[in-house]
Amino acid sequence: MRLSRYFLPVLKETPSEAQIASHRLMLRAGMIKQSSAGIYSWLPLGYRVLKRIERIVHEEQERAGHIPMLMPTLQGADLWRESGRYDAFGPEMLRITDRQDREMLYGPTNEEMITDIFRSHVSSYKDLPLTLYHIQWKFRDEVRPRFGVMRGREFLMKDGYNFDLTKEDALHAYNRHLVSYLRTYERMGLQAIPMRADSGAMGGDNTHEFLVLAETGESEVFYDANVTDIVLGKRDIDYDDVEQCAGVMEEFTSLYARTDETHDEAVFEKVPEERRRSARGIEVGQIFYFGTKYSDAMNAKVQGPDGKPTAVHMGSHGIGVSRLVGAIIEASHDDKGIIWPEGVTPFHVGIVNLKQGDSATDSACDGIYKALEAEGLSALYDDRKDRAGAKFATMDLIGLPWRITVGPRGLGNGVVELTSRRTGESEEMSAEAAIGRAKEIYAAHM
Ligand code: 5CA
Repeated sequence: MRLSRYFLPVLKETPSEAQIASHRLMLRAGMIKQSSAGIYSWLPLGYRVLKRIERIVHEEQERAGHIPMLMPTLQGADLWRESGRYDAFGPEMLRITDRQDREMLYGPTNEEMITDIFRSHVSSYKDLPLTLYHIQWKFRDEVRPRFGVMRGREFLMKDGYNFDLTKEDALHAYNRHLVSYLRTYERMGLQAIPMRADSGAMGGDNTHEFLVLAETGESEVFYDANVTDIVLGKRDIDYDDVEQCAGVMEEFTSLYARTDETHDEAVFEKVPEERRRSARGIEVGQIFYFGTKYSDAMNAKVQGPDGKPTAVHMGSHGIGVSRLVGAIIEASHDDKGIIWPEGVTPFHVGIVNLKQGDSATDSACDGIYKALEAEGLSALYDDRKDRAGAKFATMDLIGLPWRITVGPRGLGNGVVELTSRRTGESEEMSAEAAIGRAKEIYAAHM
């Protein structure tokens, strides 16, 4: 993309309504625009990041054997009456009446709808296990929408639902989700720690939240410092291997890590004092096992191996897709702007032409741009007639992890500059070498 033809409405001033860094930077970098409280338009740069995050979520869900689909945002009230949640959800639910006076709602989550789909089509245990998921906009009329996309009213969520014959099978689904979520967050350059939590409106008593530690996080958390040393890394996972998934679950959840809702001072005191931490965190996902809560209420039964109808065991599993954009920025920025992890960057490489209009630098930049695209790498080429300082400031603000700078002096010596946004370090090399290096770096993140 050539910046001269793009839509990147960066702001010079720091918007006064934004209280935390991610919100400020998303506004300044022209990623979002508020349309009403807690409701945002995703401008082109923000939209690209959102799509990158969605793609990682899809890839990791499909790797775990979960099946993508799409359910509507608007739902009928009747299904929610069946589960008893139409009243229980309270004022957070946006209720709408259509022209026929039918009661509708903008879905805050989809347990009822997916259970209805399941019961309409599945009648035998032979069709289990089954996990379906979608990535769809949700609406919750939060009392205090704030921090930009972090606590929105309309927000994008991945929500998945497992259907199993037994509690044991459903717990495997729970563990499988835990492992796939760990991998998902790690690919985004995030450490998200699973913590024992409260199940709230979803029900059940088996639930973990995934928290990214950050001072601006809304959740208060307590943990054993050693949990931050555990990473999934590149180990091979077989998602059908019940013991392996249970092992990872055990490894990640046996040390003390809880949100304030489940925090227990007496248990916490058993952690050696020097390892006890209390901090704040951003909740980027949550998994639940709630047994037959919805299948009982909504009569979702299958014929079991013994021929008798059995209510299916279920769980639901959510990732805050739009919230993640803010969470990643909270975890990765400096005073100049955003620093995107390679896995989610809106463009792989930024190209800065120091002397736009000079035939040598123009043609070198064009060549680099084309070569990057030919390698499957996206480039944002700042081809505007602007001062070098202004171009660098924009690149630093929008946070592309790698920048290639082309100037007449370097070209005279056959070199361009490759700069890391994270370290600020620059290295001179030929254009071919810079393209090769970018290719190598991103190969590890594809
Ligand atoms: N049905 C279950 C699992 S699919 C569910 O709705 N879980 S949830 O309520 O925990 O939401 C899942 C994730 O969505 C949360 O972990 C959080 O990351 C994100 N989320 C929840 N509320 C908001 C909000 N108001 N703004 C942005 N993200 C949100």
